[in-house]
Amino acid sequence: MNPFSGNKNKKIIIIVGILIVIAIIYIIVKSSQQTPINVGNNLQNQGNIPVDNKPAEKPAEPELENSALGKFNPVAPEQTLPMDEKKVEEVSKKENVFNLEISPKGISPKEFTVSAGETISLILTSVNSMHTVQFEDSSLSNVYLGVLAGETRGVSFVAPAKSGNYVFYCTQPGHRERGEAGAMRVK
Ligand SMILES: [Cu+2]
Repeated sequence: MNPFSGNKNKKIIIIVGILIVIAIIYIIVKSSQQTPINVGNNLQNQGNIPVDNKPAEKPAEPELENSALGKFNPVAPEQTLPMDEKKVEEVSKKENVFNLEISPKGISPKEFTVSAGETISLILTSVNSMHTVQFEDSSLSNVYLGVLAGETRGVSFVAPAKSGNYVFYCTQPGHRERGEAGAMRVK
C-alpha cells in the first residue's frame, strides 16, 4: 500500500469533515435566528396558546375606614408611628379613643367599655421598656400594639359585634404574669 495515497485519503476525510461541521454550524445559526420569528407567528396564529407575560391582575384596593387616628384598613389594622405629646393630646379628645399606659405594674386602665361594631382607637404608652399588646380572642388577632420605652403608638379597629369581655395582655415573656393584662368590655 502506498503510504502517500493513505495520507491523501486522510486529507480528503478531514476536509469533508470540516465542511460538514461548517454546514452544521451554519444550519444551527440560521435556525436560531429564525426562532423568534417563528414564536411570533405561532402566537399570532394560535390565539389559544397561553401567554405567560400578560400583566398580573392588580390586587383589590382595601376599603379604608375613618377613625380618630385617620384612615385604616379594618381587615388589616396597622399601628401608627410613634406619636408626640401634641398628637396624643389632640387625638385623645376625640370619641372612641382609649388611652392605655403600660409599665411593670400593669396596664392602666385595666378595663374600658366600647360599643359592639364601632370603630375604636387604642393608644398605648410605655413607661419603661418594650411592650407588645395583643388580644386573646382570635377575632382580634390582627390587632397589635408594640411600644418601646417612652413611646406612644395607636391602632384603630372595629370592635367585635359580639358582646363580652375581650382580654388583652403584653406578650413579652413574664409581663402578663406580673399583671400586664386588661379587658375590653364590648356592650
Ligand atoms: Cu410588657
